[in-house]
Amino acid sequence: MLTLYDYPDSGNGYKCRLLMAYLGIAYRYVTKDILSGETRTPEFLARNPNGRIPLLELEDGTHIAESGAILWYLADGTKFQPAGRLARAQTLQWMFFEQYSHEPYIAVARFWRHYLKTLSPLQEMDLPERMKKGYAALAVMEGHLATRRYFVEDRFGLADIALYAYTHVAHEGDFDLAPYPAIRAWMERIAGRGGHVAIDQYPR
Ligand SMILES: N[C@@H](CCC(=O)N[C@@H](CS)C(=O)NCC(=O)O)C(=O)O
Repeated sequence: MLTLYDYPDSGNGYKCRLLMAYLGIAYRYVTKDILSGETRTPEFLARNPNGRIPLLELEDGTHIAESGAILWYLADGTKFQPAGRLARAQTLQWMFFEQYSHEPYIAVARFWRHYLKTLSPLQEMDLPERMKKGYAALAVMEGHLATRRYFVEDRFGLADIALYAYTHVAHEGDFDLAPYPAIRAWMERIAGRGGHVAIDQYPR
């Protein structure tokens, strides 16, 4: 059986949980409390030297880190594997966009505002820029979704899962999604899909 090391509120972990739910994959769920440093212990670092969840442990003890790599691994050979060269490239395009232009701003602002609450002076200084760049990522998504139902080839897929995870909780970082009707409609479409699970639904 697969094991997912994760933290329940993590959007990066949620991406993996969401795909496993859609694929009907049973797995063991191991919570690591990122707030108390449980991903930085020697025992966890032996599994992932980068000290972060999500981390997937395969049946033979091999580990895969990075949410995008975990999604790609799980999707292989399933209906979630993008068919064709262009669809694969466009899926990766949006997954890399999520990691470089979206997650560092939207997820980090959410973490600071919703979980830390008291920010360091450096974080206070950095927050307006994070918000600005988070809104820039939302604008890119809104433009793309204005004429499409899903990110790649108008079919629900890995790019949607990767981007949904932190977008649907962006309000917890005080992002106002009211001016983004296409994003809101896309999120509703995803939440309404059969087999969908919420961020707080995981094997216990
Ligand atoms: N690029 C990574 C980011 C992973 C990440 O930032 N994980 C956070 C939680 S969402 C973490 O483990 N933080 C604990 C720490 O850094 O000690 C991914 O997509 O999986």
